[in-house]
Amino acid sequence: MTTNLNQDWPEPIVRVQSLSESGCSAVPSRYIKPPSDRPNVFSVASPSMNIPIIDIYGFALDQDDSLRQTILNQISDACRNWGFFQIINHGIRGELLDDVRRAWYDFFKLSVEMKQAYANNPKTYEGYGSRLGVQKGAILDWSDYFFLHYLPSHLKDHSKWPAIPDFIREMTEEYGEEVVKVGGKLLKLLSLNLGLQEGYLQNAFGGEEVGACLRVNYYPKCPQPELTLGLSSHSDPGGLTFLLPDDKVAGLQVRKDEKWITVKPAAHAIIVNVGDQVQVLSNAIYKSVEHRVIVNSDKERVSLAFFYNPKSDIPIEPAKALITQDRPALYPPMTFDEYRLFIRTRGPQGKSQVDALKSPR
Ligand SMILES: O=C(O)CCC(=O)C(=O)O
Repeated sequence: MTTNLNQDWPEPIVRVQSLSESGCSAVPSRYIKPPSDRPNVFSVASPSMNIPIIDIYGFALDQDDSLRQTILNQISDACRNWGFFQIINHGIRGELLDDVRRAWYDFFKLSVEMKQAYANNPKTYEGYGSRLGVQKGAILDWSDYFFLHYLPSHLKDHSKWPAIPDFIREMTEEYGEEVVKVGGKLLKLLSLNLGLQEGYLQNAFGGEEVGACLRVNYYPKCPQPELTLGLSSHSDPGGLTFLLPDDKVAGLQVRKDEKWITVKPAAHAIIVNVGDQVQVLSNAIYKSVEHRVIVNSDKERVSLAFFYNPKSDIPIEPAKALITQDRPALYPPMTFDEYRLFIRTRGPQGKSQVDALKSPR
């Protein structure tokens, strides 16, 4: 694959919000998915289905071993069988969740001209964007986004974050700090569940030097939601993702047994999903799971996807303790920097990258 992310976008950028607000009654052909990728009722699971909801409050109560074990078991089951779950009582104040989501919603409601000052390019993706991937002629998703670096600290640059609305930087900073704490806790739980030392995954992620970034997604109203997707099916390339979903509008769908489950978020829940790097480190005991976003014609939607990632330049490979004669290492070592070039170049493509990485056997 030839990759040149130093170039600019291959075509002039069109803001999906502008298309939506222009009142067009048909989705332009650039956004029309092939029939097999369109959301259709036959591929959607029963509306009563949901991803597991896990109350993790008790894990902080050191004295209650049986409660800790119950939580570990629930997380283990969710990681093995779903790759996706919601956590509640995670320690992040509900008010902060509501405020930071509202601030980002207000940012997207600014005029396109004001947001244009933050227009991004494929080199770092940082800023206001409207496409993932640089392939000319690609079919695009019905969404705009804002992408920013949170960790390592030397990549964090508040001057590249929106200055309006008031306090958006402070709120995003505080939210990031809280999610990073939750990320550290969950890596411990996952390590223990895999039978590894409590600090194994955190160390494998680079210890104190983990990476973290935020993509805030904005899905405008869409005149023909049945023809397109807000975000195409993909697994997340990084470690763990913490998603703050829209509290009023559903849209996230998770693949389970060839069907798509529409996630029903619990109040103030954070949705967690296993990324490709955890699949590699766990030697595929845990698997990243495909997900996508559907849009609708009468409501816009906002979500904050916080990616908790390994340090970008250290090799990530299956934990030695999880390699056996029956289950040899399924993946060769690769740094996250090398790995994420794929999605940055080709855009969301299901699970094709992590599947292609499997060592020949
Ligand atoms: O908007 C959502 O609910 C999901 C977003 C997502 O999957 C992503 O940003 O990678």
